[in-house]
Amino acid sequence: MGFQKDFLWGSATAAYQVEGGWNQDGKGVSIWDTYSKIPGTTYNGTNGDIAADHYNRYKEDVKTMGEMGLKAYRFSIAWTRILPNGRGDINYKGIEFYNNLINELLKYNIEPIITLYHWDLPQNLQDKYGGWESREIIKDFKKYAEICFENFGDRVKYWIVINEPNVFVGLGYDIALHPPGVKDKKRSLEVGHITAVANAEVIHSFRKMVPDGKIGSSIAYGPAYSASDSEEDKLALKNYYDHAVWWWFDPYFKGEYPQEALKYNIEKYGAPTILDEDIELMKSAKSDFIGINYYCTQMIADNKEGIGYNGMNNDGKKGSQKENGVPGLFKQIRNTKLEYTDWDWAIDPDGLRYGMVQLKKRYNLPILISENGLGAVDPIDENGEIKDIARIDYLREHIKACKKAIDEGIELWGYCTWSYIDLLSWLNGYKKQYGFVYVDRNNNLTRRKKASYFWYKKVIESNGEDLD
Ligand code: BGP
Repeated sequence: MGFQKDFLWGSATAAYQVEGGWNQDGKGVSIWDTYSKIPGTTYNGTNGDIAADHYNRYKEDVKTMGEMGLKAYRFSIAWTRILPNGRGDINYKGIEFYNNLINELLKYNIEPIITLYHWDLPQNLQDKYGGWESREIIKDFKKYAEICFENFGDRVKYWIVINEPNVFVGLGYDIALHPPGVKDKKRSLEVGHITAVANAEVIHSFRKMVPDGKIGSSIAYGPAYSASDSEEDKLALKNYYDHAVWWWFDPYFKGEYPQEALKYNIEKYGAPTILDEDIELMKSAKSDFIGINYYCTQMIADNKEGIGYNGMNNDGKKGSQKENGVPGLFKQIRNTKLEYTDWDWAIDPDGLRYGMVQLKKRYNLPILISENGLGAVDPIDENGEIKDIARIDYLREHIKACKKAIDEGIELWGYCTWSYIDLLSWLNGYKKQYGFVYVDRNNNLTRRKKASYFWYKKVIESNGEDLD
C-alpha cells in the first residue's frame, strides 16, 4: 500500500495571487483588479497588481520546481489574459504565456494541473449582466473553457473547472467580503446553482475535446464534529453538512441537492431556480475525481440563540476569531482538543483522513487534494534563512494522514500543497505566507528557498517514505 508510483506530489498557486502583470500584454480587468482597489476591502489595501511577478519570472520559478523534483504544478488561468472582455476577441499574448508556462513545466517533467476559474472573473461580464448571477455566463464560461481545451488540451491532462464555489459564492454573496460584495441569501443560492450548471456544461465539452484527460472541480472542505452527544448538537451537525458541505459537493458530483436543505431554501428564499434540464445535464456530467482544498475541521453546535456572521480573523491575531453561525441551523465553535494557527484555523490532520473516508462513502470517486497548507508569518534568522518548521510539521502530519487514508482504501491521486511560493492571500495580504519559496518584498521580489522546500524535495524523492 502507500502512495502509488505515479502519485502527483504537487503544489499550487492561482493567477491573481501569484502572477502580477495585471495589465500587461493585453490582459483585461478582472473583478479582483477592481475590488482590491476599493478602500477597506483587503488587508492594508494589498492587491495582486505585482503579486510575486510570476508572469515575468515563471522560468525562474519553474526551474526551482524542477530542482525540487515537483511532479505536478497546479495553477489557474486568468480568463482576462485569454479573453480581455470575457468574450469576443482572443488575446494571443495570453495564450502564448500559458503555452510557455506549460512547455517549461513539461521540460522538467512536471505535470500541469490547470484550474479554469480561480475567482478572477472578467469585470466586463460583471458589468454587462452581473457575472455569475446571470445564466448568460454559462455560455461565456463554456466558450472560454473550450478555447483553453483547444490550445492546451494536447499537453495538459488534469483540469479543475472551478475552484471553491462555496468560498467565492459565500464570501461574494452572503457576507460581502469578496466581489461583488453582496449580502443576499437568495441571490447567493441562485449564483451557486449557476456555477454547478456551468461546471456540468464544461465537463461535457471536455469529454469531446480532451477525451483522454481527467476533470473535476475543487471544493473547500471542512469536515466537522458535533460539540456533544446531545440531540440538538447532532442535529446542528446534520444541518451543517446538508447546508454547508453536501450542498456544494452533491450538485457537482451527484447532479442533485440534499433534499431537506433544498426544501428549506426553496421555502425560505424561493431559490435556487432549478430548470428540469439542469438536473439532467448535471447528472450526465460525470467528474473523474473530486478536488478538495483542506485546511481545517469545524466543531459544530446548536444555534438556537441565533448567532450569525460575526467577522473573520484576517490579521493573524490568534484567538480573535468570533463564533459564526447560521441562525437556527448551526454555529461553529472552538475545538478545545485542537491546536490553532495564528489565523484561528484548527490544525487537524486526522480530519483530512476522516473527511476523505466520508467522501468515498458518499461519492466513491478518486480524490485529488488540490490545496493543503499552513498560513503563517515565517521566522527569518540572522543569516536570512527561513526555517519554517511549523509548516514542515503541518505538512508531515497531513501527508501521514493521506497515507492512512490510502491504506483504508481511498483512491488518492495527488497532493498539492498551498502554495508553491509566497503569494497574495485574498484578504490577508502578503503577511500570511504559505510557500516553499520566500519572496523578499523589500528586495526586488528576490526568491529564497525555505527549509520546507528542501524537506518536500526529500518527501518527493522517497515517494512519501522519508518524512523526517
Ligand atoms: C483557498 C483558496 C486559495 C488560498 C487559500 C488560503 O480558499 O483557494 O486561493 O488563498 O484558500 O486561504 P487564505 O489565503 O485566506 O489563507
